[in-house]
Amino acid sequence: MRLLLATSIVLGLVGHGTADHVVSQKNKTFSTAALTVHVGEKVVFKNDDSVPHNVFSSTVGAAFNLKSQAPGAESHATFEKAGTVEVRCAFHPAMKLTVTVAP
Ligand SMILES: [Cu+2]
Repeated sequence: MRLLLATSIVLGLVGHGTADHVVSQKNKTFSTAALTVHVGEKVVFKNDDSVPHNVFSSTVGAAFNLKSQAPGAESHATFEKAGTVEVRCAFHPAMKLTVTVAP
């Protein structure tokens, strides 16, 4: 419930009317370690940190690379295939986010 509330607040603040989910990066950590989305949903990745991040996934069939994002920058990935996607940061190996893509 707290996570849902936080997500709603973030959505409202950054005004992503079309974003299905928002994950921020702060203190070299994803704002959540696990996220469930549905096939076709978009996840906005927002860098709320003071250092660049490079969000990517090497999961077969769901790989993407958002490239280096400066502080304040945001980009998004769309999850098109059901399954589990491991999202990482190329600059900070400790950063992990598991996205469960439900049908
Ligand atoms: Cu990072």
